Amino acid sequence: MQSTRNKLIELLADNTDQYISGQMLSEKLKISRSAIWKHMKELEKDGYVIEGKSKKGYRIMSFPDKISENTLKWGLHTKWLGKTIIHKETIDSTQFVAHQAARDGAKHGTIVIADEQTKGKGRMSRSFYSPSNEGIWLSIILRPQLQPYLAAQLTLLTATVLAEVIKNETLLQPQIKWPNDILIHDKKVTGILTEMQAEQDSIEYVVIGMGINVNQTKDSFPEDIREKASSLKIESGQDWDIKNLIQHILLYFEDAYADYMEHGFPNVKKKWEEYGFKIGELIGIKTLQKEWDSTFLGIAEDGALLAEDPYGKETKLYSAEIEWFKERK
Ligand code: BT5
Repeated sequence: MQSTRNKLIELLADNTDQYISGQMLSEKLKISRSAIWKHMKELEKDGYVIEGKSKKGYRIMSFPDKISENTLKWGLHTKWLGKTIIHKETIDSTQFVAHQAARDGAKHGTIVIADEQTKGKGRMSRSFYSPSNEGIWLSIILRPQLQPYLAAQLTLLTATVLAEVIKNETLLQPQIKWPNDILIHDKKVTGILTEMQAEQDSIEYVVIGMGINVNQTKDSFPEDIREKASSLKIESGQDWDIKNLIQHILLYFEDAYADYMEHGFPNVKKKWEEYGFKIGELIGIKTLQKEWDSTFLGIAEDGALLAEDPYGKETKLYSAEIEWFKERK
């Protein structure tokens, strides 16, 4: 159930261009005017700036910087994505919480977000370093009407969305390393993890997790990834507003997802190839069975990696790791 406090913020947030009287608030929330006044004082302690004028009422002038359900919703112009937000300061992994929420019936478009993850999850049981308030650790729950084998395309779609937001907001030049990393100047700033629960021919739900390094400095990365990871701050020399980036990600995601559901994969493929890392160049490929070097030919109509097999024949790969020569040194 929504708390009185959240309802109060919602009422104020919906009316930022006009005052809303204490009388009206007290009627809508069914609490006394002195209780309203106490709530306002509490909100101010949390960093909300509220103007109160006698005979006119109250108006929110600005929201606090910190991430919360309310601050994220304020100024978020999506239609369905992020309408339900589960926010935690510290959490093991937003993926775990999203899976639980999805099993409990969370709606399509619900998001889970944390200031910090203590067990951030990468692919294949690898970990993802997610320190407090320095990045975006976000999972989106979707219930797409898709065949399960197409879910991997959502990873590529997400990568194009993140690359677009990074490029448009920071003017940096991101590249996507197949299938799920975003690099800037050859260093990883973003990882994506798509997981799903499915029947043989239908998806029950998908959880798309994204981790974006935003305001870390080089020293704040653990030593084992310091040389291969980076953040938007390191690459651009300035801090970025995390809340604003999240809102852009959600907005771009919603558009890209609508386009994908209507037109299929071609537009995602086109966008992906605009950002594709090392297309046309020699890369190292590692599958569970073997390792070889090949020219990276691009991605196929279905999102698979297109390369040459060890005998020079064009082949499609659905699960592989790629590396390039600088990485091998
Ligand atoms: C990924 O896995 O890159 C997927 C990461 C997904 C993280 C998000 S955060 C929100 C949601 N909740 C979660 O718990 N997870 C998702 P993979 O391709 O397997 O890469 C993992 C590897 O990246 C690690 O083994 C490290 O080498 C490196 N790494 C770990 N933390 C990193 C970081 N913060 N920045 C860059 N590289 C990192």
